[in-house]
Amino acid sequence: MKLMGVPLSPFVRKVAVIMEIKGLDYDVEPVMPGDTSEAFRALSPLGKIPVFVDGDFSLADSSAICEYLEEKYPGHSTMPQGLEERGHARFLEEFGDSKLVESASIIFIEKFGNPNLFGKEPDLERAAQAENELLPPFLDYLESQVPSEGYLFGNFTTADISIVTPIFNAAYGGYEVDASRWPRYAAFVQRVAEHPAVIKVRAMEQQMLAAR
Ligand SMILES: N[C@@H](CCC(=O)N[C@@H](CS)C(=O)NCC(=O)O)C(=O)O
Repeated sequence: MKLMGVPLSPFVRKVAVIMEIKGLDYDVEPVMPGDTSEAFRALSPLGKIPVFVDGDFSLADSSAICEYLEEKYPGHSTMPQGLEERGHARFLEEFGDSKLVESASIIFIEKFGNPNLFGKEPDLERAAQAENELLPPFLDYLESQVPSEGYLFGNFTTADISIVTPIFNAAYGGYEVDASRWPRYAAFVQRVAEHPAVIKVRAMEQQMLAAR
């Protein structure tokens, strides 16, 4: 099994965490977002990472990959069992993958990516707007969703990592969830960060970053 991408991407990190929880044996092939090679584009029609390859089969989308992994390897389940909970977990996954990523990525790109990876000037005003205006309504919602202890649905699920992985990116830009404003969510982010699979993937991410 192969995971193409870099775990610095919130979506690649999400899939890697699920693969770790399921105890799967996989290699990471570093591919940067926007790779234009014909071989990559054949596997990723939208040109996005992650791409997952399992023998002759491949998939390019983190949610599709996590769903495939859950169905193929249900042993260490990463979805809740009840119908309504599964529906809600999918919604929270989408919440993390869409608006939360969009806002958190601005902080990551402007304060970390542009100065450190892309050789560009950071737009600090844009980062401040993301932090002060774009993110707060999404964090208000998450504050109402996360439990005061444990994970969203008991066992760790794809939804748990999905609603936190964008914050790990914002943290590269020095962002921290304000625990006085969002105490439950700030504690939840910390809890997810302490999960052994998350620790392992983030260590791999650091190694790949140091080696670039
Ligand atoms: N819906 C996709 C989104 C993946 C995504 O947007 N990946 C970014 C990197 S974080 C990317 O490859 N962007 C390159 C591009 O859009 O050209 C998923 O869940 O996998």
